[in-house]
Amino acid sequence: MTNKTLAIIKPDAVKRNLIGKIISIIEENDFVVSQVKSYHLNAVEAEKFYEIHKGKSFFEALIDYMTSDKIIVLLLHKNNAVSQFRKLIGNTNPELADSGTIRKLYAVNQTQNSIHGSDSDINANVEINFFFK
Ligand code: IDP
Ligand code: MG
Repeated sequence: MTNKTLAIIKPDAVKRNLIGKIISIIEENDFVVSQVKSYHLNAVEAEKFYEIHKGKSFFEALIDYMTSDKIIVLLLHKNNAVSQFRKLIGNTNPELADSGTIRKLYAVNQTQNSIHGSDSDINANVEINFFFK
């Protein structure tokens, strides 16, 4: 088990001035932020990042959305970071997310769901290398 994960504050949250509120929740839940950057994904990069979803019905909408504005990328540390952070962000669909989760608080819908978190230690390493070299 590694103790790091990658988080992305997605365009809908950046557009609505929620960067500070979301980082506050992350820090209040004892994640340590070691790197942070603002980044504007292009389509080629977004398609690579989400290549596992290529061919799904929502893929094009997802790429359009993720390239629509800047994102904030965060490298986070905590014991059992991947699963602890997935718990904090909540279900992909905000209607199904537990109360108090970031998606329940802020997501607009199932695509524009405000925050990304790596789903496994292997993917956390891939995603961290994608953004932080
Ligand atoms: P996750 O972000 O909770 O890990 P994934 O299944 O990996 O969810 O999907 C990646 C992203 O694609 C989601 O966060 C969301 O932005 C979008 N997405 C996933 N499933 C759907 C869907 O059924 N409809 C619309 N957008 C979706
Ligand atoms: Mg995922």
